[in-house]
Amino acid sequence: MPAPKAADLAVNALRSVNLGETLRRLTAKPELVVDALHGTPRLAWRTHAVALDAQGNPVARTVITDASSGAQIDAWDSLESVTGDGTSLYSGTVPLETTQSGSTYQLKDPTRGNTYTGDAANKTDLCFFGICFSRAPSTVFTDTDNHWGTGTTSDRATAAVDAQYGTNVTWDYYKNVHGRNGIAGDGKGSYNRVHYGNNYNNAFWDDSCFCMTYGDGDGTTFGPLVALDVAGHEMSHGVTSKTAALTYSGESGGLNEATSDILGTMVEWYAGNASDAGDYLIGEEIVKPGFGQAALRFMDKPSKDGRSADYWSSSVGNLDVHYSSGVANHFAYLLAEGSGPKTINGVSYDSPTYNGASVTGIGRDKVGKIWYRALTVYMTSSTKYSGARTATLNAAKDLYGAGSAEYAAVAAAWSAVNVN
Ligand SMILES: [Ca+2]
Ligand SMILES: [Ca+2]
Ligand SMILES: [Zn+2]
Repeated sequence: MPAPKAADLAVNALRSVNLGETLRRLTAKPELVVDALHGTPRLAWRTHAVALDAQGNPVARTVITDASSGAQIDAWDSLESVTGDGTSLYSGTVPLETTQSGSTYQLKDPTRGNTYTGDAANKTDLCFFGICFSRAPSTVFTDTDNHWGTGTTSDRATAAVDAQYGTNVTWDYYKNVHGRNGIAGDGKGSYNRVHYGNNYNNAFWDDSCFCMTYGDGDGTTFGPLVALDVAGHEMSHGVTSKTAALTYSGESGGLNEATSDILGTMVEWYAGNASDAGDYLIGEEIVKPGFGQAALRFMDKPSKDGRSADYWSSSVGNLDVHYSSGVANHFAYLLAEGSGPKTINGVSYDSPTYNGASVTGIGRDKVGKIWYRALTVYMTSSTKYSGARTATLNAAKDLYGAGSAEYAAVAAAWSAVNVN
């Protein structure tokens, strides 16, 4: 039996175990082997057939066929996810989908585009002006019993649990709430690197590797930067880069940062995790007493950080993008929860308005939908605050109608931060 025939048989086998699924990018590669595992040793084709299902997730089947008769000797799913669990630093014990490889498990999730988490081994990238001469490693974490981490930093896998969990929740939020399949929308996963550098006080998304990197923090200012809202924030930069591609300076840069704060916060709420309850603070899990504030940023009143803008002004685009974002963060908070004092999930807020008007919220789920649609349909690389007002009004019109309470609330919330 020739190789192409073996390939056909394996493709048919893959189709028959994925009945009803539309498979794309089907490939099958036969290799001639001596099969000694099924009776008398004989020449056989071992064919690995792989494809992507309708969700963009890889499916695979390995088929052994007798090289002379073409009879199937054996077949198995060769890419199977197994459910393990991890004890994280910030989010308690969480389920993890992993990949079994022989007698070990890899921290790699076949159900979410094979996103994996690797160890950067405290190394750093060597890059100048966007060109990298060397990169820190991303050696995939492995484990023998599929129970990962201990909840403390003494186990290097603990931060990896948080990072992988952050990917899971972010992936699920975009998929289940917005119908977006993966960060790039192509069903492909990415990877995380944890333990980057030494005492590294940052986490970053990098478009060139389409990957996430987390430092361990110096322990005084920040702990490991692997919290859920940081993960959601950073991966949302990947979503922005594939959609509106907001230029990272001036007002568009502030909108880029705000998009990550707003959608990262939606990710945190979506998780419904009791160990890291939903709030409108950014980075509340990672700050240490040395930072001097309860969070990196405060959406109800951004100026609580001493640097961010609560309201639009003609000079707001001159601020660092992490502070000009305040205007849109404030808008999103007001639109979700409304103005004035309130306590939500045990956190106290008191959101002011520029015009002194009292604003009524429409709930965070609608804010997430309006912002995502504005980002992916209406905003462009040069969108400024006035354009963001128009983009979100258009999104609210599409979703709820021009005469809807939601449309009116979007207009009122922008006016409350002086964007008219
Ligand atoms: Ca929280
Ligand atoms: Ca938060
Ligand atoms: Zn950012």
